[in-house]
Amino acid sequence: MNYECVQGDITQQDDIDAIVNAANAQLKSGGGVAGAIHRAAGEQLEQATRSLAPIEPGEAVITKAFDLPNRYVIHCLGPVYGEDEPSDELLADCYRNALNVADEHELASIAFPALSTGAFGYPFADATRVALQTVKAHSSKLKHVETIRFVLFSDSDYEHYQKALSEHELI
Ligand code: AR6
Repeated sequence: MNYECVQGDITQQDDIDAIVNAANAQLKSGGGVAGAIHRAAGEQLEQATRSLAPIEPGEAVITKAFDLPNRYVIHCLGPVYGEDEPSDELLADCYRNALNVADEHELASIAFPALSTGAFGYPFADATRVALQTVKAHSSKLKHVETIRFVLFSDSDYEHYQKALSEHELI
């Protein structure tokens, strides 16, 4: 598995097959990642998600990416920290389920934002540990996915991830 980490915007990963949305249960536009993805994908995305909603914490569903430069969007509902329990298991489910959906669609590359670490309040260091432990443990089960990219919005989040990837021996 090839692990990558970049500082940037999840809607601008034009060499990636599927980007992951930090969705809400109704799969509608919103703030943060979901707002950026819906704005960039266009109105057709909300139409495409209508019949798939609502989703549960930990679940992942896939749609086309419409005006985004990717083939697909995989929508994950992360846990609201302190409300959806056990939060670490639900967050791990998001990463596992998103990877499985990508693999079932025979995709070679997927990009994740830091799920649940914005509006849903998950402490960043804890969420990073869950994300990296989960993808590391799960990667050997995947047949098609070759590249997993983590896209971090701020410089400090990016630096934290770089360090954590090397501590987990992923880069
Ligand atoms: N590209 C990459 N990362 C981003 C971007 C972007 N364009 N924008 C924000 N981030 P959040 P959540 C980072 O709040 O915590 C929405 O309103 C951000 O700095 O998008 O899972 C939905 O409608 C943070 O580290 O997702 C839901 O109701 C991370 O992405 C709810 O928020 C996740 O922040 C989901 O909350």
